[in-house]
Amino acid sequence: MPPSVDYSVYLVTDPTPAILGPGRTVVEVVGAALAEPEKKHIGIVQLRDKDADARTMLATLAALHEYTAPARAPLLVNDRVDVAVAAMARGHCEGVHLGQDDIDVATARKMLGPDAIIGVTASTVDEAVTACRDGADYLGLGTVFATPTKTNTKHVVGTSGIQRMLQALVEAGFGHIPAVCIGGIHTNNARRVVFQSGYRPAADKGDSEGAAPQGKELDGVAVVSAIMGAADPGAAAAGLAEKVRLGKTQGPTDFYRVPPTNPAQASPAPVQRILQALHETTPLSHNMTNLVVQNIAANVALAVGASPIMSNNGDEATDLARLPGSALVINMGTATPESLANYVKAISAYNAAGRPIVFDPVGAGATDIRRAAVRTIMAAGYLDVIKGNEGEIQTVYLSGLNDEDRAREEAEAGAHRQQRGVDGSNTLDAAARGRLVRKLAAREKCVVVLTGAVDFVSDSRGERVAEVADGHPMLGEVTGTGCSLGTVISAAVSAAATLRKESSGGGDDEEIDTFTAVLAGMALYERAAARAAVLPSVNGPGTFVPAFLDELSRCRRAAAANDMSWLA
Ligand code: 3NM
Ligand code: MG
Repeated sequence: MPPSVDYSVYLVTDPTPAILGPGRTVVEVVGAALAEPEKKHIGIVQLRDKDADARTMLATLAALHEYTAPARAPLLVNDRVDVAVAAMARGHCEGVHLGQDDIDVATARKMLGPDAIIGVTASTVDEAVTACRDGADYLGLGTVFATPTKTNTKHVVGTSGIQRMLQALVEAGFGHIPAVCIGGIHTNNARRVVFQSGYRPAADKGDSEGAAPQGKELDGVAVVSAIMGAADPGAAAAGLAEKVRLGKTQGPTDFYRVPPTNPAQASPAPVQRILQALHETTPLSHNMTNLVVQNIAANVALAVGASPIMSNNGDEATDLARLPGSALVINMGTATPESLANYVKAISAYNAAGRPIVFDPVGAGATDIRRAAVRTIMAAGYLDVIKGNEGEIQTVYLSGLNDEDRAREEAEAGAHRQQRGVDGSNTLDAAARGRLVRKLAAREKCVVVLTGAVDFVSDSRGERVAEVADGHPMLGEVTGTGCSLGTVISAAVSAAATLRKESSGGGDDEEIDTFTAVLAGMALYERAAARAAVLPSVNGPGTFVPAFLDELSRCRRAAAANDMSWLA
């Protein structure tokens, strides 16, 4: 039996000077990364050198083993079973890591014996399951993100691709085989990647005896440049270990809360508390949005008690994300390459600061450019809330699937479409809309809002789905009203985050989760619209807008004063 291994941080070496930095050698950097072996931030090391000859590799393994052995971190060699045999004979190596083009696992096992650790890289569900069947001891799943360290990667799979492989492993009975992900992982994304990649089936998928369904978390992350290229490799390893631990146990950011499994439903008290906090704390709603929407979104933000900043400059996001109470809205209305680069920068900044992000995938399915933009944005970080209409939410959902799964899901959705309207447009029936928000929320582990005459909102486990049937058709006659709902949601989510932070330790913040905050923002927005639309002064969309702003402000002040009449 191979030894048991802590896969939380898996260091893969690379001799490229551009990664190592001037004057540094692989052995020196690994030595620095493993300094203070009793702290054990790195659980396993792989010598990866595509160009070295066997004799050089044996020498390097001998030198590396001086550091890995005291740290009790197994030392593996990439690709080369022949080198592994020789190095194991000398006691300088504990196994091999195989790619899909290398010697197969069964043969390698015969050559290396039962105690060798044999890992395999998998990019697809089939490769992952086959490797386990063949007796792999662990899997390296990837490529998560395109990375300059390895440019010939076969598939960039994102966190949804990793999650699909973990699910397939559970379903094939290999849930116990450790798995790490690889490709573009650094301290700034490790926490949310580990969190987002985990396969966590909804509670109602358990068996009839009520046993909890089996899920599967990543065991850790495999990195090259995050440690080999770090100025202080030991500190980088420690930082990664901490981020992986938080991703497994706490969620993507400090403000994230796992929603309760069995929530006390439909109590207006938490909604009221969130709106009060919104009123009192004036959260900053940073909108990266299109030109048409900027004015109304800013006015809506002011009316609900938030402070709007309209800035499409991604470089400014680092400072804005650090301001107390900040939240980001990304409205993909202007899908230029420049704006996309700005979104990516802003997402990193808000994730790093642990501040909430609302993503509005405007027109997501309309063009190839927008579909690609959705994939880029989804890969760029953790998004706390995704809000869109049916077509947009469906595009976001399908964008995370491989071709085969996408074709199957599209066919299934087709069966649930109902004919509606004189224009012959098709929409999903209510049950299918509920399923769609659940599936996307459970996969991305964020709150999903599907807007329509009835809005469907799923919590971030895909367990609770709320239907909101308020608002008024007049909202559809004014430009920017869908987008400004995202602004209000961002302010409410930010207010909830502040509330939780203030009351943490107080223990009474159970209900103040992102899901409830989203519902609070939607309740305020839709109630105000419904109230405004029926006022005698309102004769159409032109007179509706000022009345709507008035009602938003009035309802928010009433909620803040604990006056429930606005809900009527
Ligand atoms: N294998 P970095 S990606 C060695 O996808 C390797 O199988 C990959 O480097 C795969 O941590 C990769 O610097 C390089 O992004 C990872
Ligand atoms: Mg290989």
